Amino acid sequence: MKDDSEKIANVSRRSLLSGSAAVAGLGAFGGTALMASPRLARAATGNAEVAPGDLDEYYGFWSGGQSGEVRIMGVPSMRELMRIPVFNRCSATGWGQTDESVKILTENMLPKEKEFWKDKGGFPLNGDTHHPHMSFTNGTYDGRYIWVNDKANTRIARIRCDIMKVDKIISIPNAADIHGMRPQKYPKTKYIFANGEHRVPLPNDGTVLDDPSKYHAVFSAVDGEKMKVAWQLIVDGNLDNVEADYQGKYAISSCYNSEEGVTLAEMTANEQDWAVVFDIEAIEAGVAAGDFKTYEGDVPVLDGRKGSKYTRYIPISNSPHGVNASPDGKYMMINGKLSPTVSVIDMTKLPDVFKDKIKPRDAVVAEPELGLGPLHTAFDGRGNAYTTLFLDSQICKWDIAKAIQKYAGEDVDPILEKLDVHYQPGHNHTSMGETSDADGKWLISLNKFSKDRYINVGPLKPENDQLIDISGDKMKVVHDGPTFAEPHDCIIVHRSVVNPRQVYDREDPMFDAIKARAKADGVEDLEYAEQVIRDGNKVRVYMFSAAPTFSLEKFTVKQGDEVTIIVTNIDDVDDLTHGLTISNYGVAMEIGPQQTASVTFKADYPGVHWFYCQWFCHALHMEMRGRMLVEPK
Ligand code: K7E
Ligand code: CUA
Repeated sequence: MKDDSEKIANVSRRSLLSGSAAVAGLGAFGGTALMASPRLARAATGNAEVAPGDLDEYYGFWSGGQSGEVRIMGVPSMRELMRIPVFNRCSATGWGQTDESVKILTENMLPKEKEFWKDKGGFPLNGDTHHPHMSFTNGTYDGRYIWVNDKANTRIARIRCDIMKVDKIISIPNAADIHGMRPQKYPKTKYIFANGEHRVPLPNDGTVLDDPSKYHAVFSAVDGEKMKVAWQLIVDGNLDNVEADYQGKYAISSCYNSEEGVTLAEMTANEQDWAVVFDIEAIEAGVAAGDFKTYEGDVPVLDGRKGSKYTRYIPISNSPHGVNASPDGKYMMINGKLSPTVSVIDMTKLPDVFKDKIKPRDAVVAEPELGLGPLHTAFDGRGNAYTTLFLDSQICKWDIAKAIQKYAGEDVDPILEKLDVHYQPGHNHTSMGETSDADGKWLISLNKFSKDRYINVGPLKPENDQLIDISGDKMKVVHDGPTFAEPHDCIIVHRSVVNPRQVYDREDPMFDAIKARAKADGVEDLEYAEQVIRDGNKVRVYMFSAAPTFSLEKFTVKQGDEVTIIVTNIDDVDDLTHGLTISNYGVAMEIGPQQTASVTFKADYPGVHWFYCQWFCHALHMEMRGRMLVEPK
């Protein structure tokens, strides 16, 4: 880590010099000096600028909201490095079309979903990702996986960080619309906690319709390794955001609809909503003792409503939203949203709350009034908290210890600073800030409105993600980064934690199914394959690619055949991705170095169809093509 910071310090000194020189040069052209000024401003703040060719110190993992994807950003440069298709159909990589991705997208669907989607393409092509979170070991990131929710279709996906691709997607039974989602932090991520936000009947099969008193919200714990729902709880109210503690004992969810209403007026009627605390050990004991019912999918569903031994309900003012654990593990912040406050829960008091020695509300040890619309809170590891104020368009920096003193009656002001952001921030996130290694260098404010920050691109504007330097006493906005719909949340992970491969491993289990298929077809080695196997009206075309050729110049199939093309990219140089596009067949896929990828389609168009490589790979990339000859019936 030290080497990195030194390097970055050196880099920034260099950029500062070249930045000034550039501005001086441009000065000669009069008005253009104005254009150069943002660059100078950026350089002057210190180490925010990452010069061309220099590398970022952090990976940022951004959710893509209703685009359904996850994005990899460089921090602090704010350069978008990669997009990981998750729940969306991706034209560039073939995600949602290749045999491998379709298997991942469909293998863990619920029976009722399979039935619903069977004449609609087999699975949904949209998603709404809000909360990407990495696997933890002992309170900090371990670089293995990232999980992300799909609010739109009640799913959770897992991304393998060694190849930055999704390897599992599961549908969550019984619950409706997964919103809040967090992995356990300690000792090692076992469960992924997932909030079913909306209340629905259980089972939701049409027997109960317009009778909201019979609806339920369902909390799920997913085994993150097996990607299976371990258990669920019915709760009162609804479930918005969730956070795990640093002890491996509790999860806490916010509820903005204790009224259990279905209209806006109903949902916001009460002065008090709550945060619900889940006692993980007690729930596991309840599962072992058989204290549950089952509905869909044979998942144990326990009763966690008021009065249950598995939960406690802590009253919190008016519609709380974000839930954030402080990196020292001591506190849980419940962000007020419609209340101008953040309620600070002392985690050491929870055992007494469960033993009914103190009232749930007595676990609240501070409730600073910060401003209008507090949504989410981030931490610097130095005892300060940074809360987004949606309505005020500000980040409020406050001192946690002082907030506790003030609540105890002392005459202190916990608010240290308010910084304008542009505009209407939702989530914010600090570097390593949701781990015990919070390092207090960078804060991202994910702003929902960009308004006038960029040249006009039409009625649909980008979001505006602002990078804030929090290393000093004062916060400094150092960068605006426009983003497409709609990163709700992100994490900022030191690059020493993340170590992706340069090329695929031929022994990767993701190729097992295709290897078995090939073997059954008598194709011994995918890396030298150039066979066409006919199996009734199914045809399997095996080939390999090596820049700038495919091993087959042509192959012939019959109109109406079900054709599977299996391509192995035998190039083992980093960044040498090939692709396979079949013209007028809507087929396109990525084949990374040392990867095998396959795609299946019906050969309904007779005639000559060129296939070509669509990833620019070689000086003779245009020549990297061949013919599929489709004989008419
Ligand atoms: Cu605040 Cu979905 Cu995390 Cu958006 S949620 S902001
Ligand atoms: Cu291979 Cu372009």
